[in-house]
Amino acid sequence: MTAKTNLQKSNDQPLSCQLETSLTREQLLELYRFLKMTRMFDEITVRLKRQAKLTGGVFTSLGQEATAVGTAFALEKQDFIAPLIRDIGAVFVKGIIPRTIFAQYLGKANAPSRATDVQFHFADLEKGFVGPISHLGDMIPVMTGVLLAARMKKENRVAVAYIGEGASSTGAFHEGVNFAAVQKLPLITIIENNGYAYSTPTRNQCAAAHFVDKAIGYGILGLTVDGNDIVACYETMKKAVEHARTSKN
Ligand SMILES: Cc1ncc(C[n+]2csc(CCOP(=O)(O)OP(=O)(O)O)c2C)c(N)n1
Repeated sequence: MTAKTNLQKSNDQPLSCQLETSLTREQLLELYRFLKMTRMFDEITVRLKRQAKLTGGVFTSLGQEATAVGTAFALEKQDFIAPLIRDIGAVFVKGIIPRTIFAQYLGKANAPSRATDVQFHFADLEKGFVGPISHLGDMIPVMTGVLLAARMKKENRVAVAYIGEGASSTGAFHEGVNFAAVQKLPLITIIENNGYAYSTPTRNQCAAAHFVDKAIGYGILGLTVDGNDIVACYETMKKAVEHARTSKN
């Protein structure tokens, strides 16, 4: 990445908005396209659900698009993601098109899981997309397996597991992150704190002041970012990816 872009500050931008970025104007437009696509996708699925045309539950990422899109944009083609229900934007960045997900939701025979499962419960390993399973926290151990396999094959891959803050209270989360840390695997775990685990407020399920503090307990790097600031998400993720690829802890 060579070009430096300075976003122009206007009066209506929040003070926390990251203005310095290595993203080019073309890349910023691409980010906007993915944000818009994600928002439109969510709005359409909600509409289809209300018309009783969708099978299964609908979980939107309304308001969390920037986290998924900005972080996934910092990855390379060979890197893997395991998104959760709020991260459809990351799936689009990895190259899965909305039509494929709609086929899943509508239970079409030509959908990747051939109408046996819905949402984005499928994988496309060519595109680095490992589909989620329903059990919270469990994609972290799965991604450690993906990375162990990559290490054996001498492939230079980073893997990302997205989870909500509620999922970071599960046993699978602790075991998975600890195992990845001990094995020194290039795993990035993104905890998205939206204040509620479904309807349970954060204070009722975690006593830590900040979720990023959990990283210290495993001896790994912890970074924190405003998930609504897409440029900050991208720049912070760049640092995390660089660290995961090159560091030994
Ligand atoms: C092991 C496990 N326990 C419970 C559930 C049911 N469940 C699905 S989503 C959810 C809340 C998730 O909260 P959080 O991780 O904060 O994500 P968000 O609310 O932002 O979607 C629960 C309890 C589950 N899927 N897996």
